[in-house]
Amino acid sequence: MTRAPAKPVFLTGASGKLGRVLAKSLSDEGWTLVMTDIVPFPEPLPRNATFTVADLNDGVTILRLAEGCGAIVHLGGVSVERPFEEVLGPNIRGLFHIYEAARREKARVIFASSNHSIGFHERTESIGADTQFLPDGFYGLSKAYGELMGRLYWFKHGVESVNVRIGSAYPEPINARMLSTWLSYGDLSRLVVCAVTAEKTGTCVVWGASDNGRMTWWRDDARAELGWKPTDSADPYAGQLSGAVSGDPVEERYMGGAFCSLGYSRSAPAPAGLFTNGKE
Ligand code: 15L
Repeated sequence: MTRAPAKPVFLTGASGKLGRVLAKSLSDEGWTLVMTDIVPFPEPLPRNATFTVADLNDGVTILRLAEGCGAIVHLGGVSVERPFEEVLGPNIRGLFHIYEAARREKARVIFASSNHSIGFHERTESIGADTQFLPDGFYGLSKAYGELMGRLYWFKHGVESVNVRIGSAYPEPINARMLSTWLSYGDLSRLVVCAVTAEKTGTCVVWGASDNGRMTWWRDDARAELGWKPTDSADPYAGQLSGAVSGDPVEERYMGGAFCSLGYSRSAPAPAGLFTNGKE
């Protein structure tokens, strides 16, 4: 157990899959949680936790709920690819409300960013956390915006943020891609504990993936500064999952997988690299 933060932690998206994992693990750490989601919490409330249904679009309520909190673990909003209009409210306007709350409370934001902010990087690459955003949809674009919001609020207002680019947080890996991208629930929980309790973070990025032997896509992030080292690994699943591929060339080419092929309408494959100078 770590020493509980002096102030309560505001957890958004608490009713979702990862929200419930963190509600339990952070409560087990003895932390006091102020939880919210747009849908009711589907389980008995963990110890030292309150829960209020709220819409991230409702800035007044978000500011009120965050009062007195020292950190905001922001998982709320749309978490898969959706039409732009559905992403806009929770992920764009809602993110502004989260950062305004953080500014007022002098709270640190732990933002559930996603690998889909860089999803159109090719799997043959090895990219550092400061590489260019290449979102693979409106959802990934909203995550890039969220990370940039963190930079804006750090430089302009001194608000700290830890942007966790989550790979695939599942109970266990279920396909070949996840041999690279899998993040165990245990590693996620320990990462959030480190992100909240680290003395200083500035605004930083961490790849949210376990210690996977095939995690060669992602390097150079802030994990050492936060004191986080993943301890789980997808490697034991390699034998059973290395053949679990989709057969879709777009999906298998890019890090974002199926999110890249969703709604894809190019007639010819994109050339490698970002700046093609009109040559295809
Ligand atoms: C995500 O960002 C999604 O929230 C999740 O549902 C997974 O699809 C994950 O990425 C992934 O890329 O595996």
